[in-house]
Amino acid sequence: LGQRAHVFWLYGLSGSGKSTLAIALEKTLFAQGRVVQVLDGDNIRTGLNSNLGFSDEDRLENIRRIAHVARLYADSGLIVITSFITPRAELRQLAREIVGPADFSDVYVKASYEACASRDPKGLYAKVKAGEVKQFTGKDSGFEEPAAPDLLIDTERETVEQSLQRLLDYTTPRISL
Ligand code: GGZ
Repeated sequence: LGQRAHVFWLYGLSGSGKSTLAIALEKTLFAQGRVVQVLDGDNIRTGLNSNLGFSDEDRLENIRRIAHVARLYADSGLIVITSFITPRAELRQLAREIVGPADFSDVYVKASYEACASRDPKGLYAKVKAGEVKQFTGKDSGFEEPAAPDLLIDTERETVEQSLQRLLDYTTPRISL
């Protein structure tokens, strides 16, 4: 395929900008002739993982299955970009082990709960405030800040264009033959 397979594991709070960046990165890499697969809630939680909710054990099973799917795509030579909250260090470590550390990078897409709540692109934070969502990450379900992510993208301080450029600078050497 003229590329090296790799899994870029984007994670962070709901509304942090993961999916926006995953899709922007996919488009750019695709325009370079690369073969890319994005995995996000839209194509995983609706189908393969539609039987899973947001308890700690369901999140673990969610991440476990996604990591195996990512591994399969990587085995076919694809560049994989995932976009899931992955709220705990143990889940990030599990994904890394399943994919294999040589082909895996974790990318923390950082934005505070307050920033995500004020963006609220899907109206979810308003529902949380109204008490309509249980086990919500950052509210009554935890999010562990990573100690040393492979890459940190701060979407409160950077524009989408700046973040995308930093992602490209990071990904390009890892996917080039
Ligand atoms: C967190 C929730 C919840 C709860 C629904 N907590 O921004 P979104 O809406 O479109 O994406 C979020 C998505 C989170 O699923 P993940 O598979 O990424 O989570 S994890 O990695 O922890 O397994 C959010 C929506 O689902 N959503 N309820 N209670 N996010």
